[in-house]
Amino acid sequence: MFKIRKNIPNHQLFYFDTCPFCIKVRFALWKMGIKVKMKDILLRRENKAELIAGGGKKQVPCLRIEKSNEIEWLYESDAIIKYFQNLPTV
Ligand SMILES: N[C@@H](CCC(=O)N[C@@H](CS)C(=O)NCC(=O)O)C(=O)O
Repeated sequence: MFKIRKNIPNHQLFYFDTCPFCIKVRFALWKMGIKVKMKDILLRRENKAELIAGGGKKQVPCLRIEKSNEIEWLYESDAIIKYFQNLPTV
């Protein structure tokens, strides 16, 4: 089914295709009609390096949230889904 999805800027989801926790998050985002920038850590080694350097570990999914003057790295699929469910703009 085709669905128009709202782009949420300043958010990036680090993931890889076959990771079941990433699939869970991506499906939840699809159901909520949300689109964020996706960064595959297996396809591009610079994405994996960015995740480890910024977030501190290579676990996915991880959501990079860019706020006015700080960057937050949110791990754990359930926490990421909950974050989007509570986002006022959604
Ligand atoms: N409890 C975590 C589990 C995430 C997880 O185990 N991800 C795997 C990929 S499917 C991973 O990144 N493993 C590598 C690592 O933890 O360093 C969640 O729900 O997000």
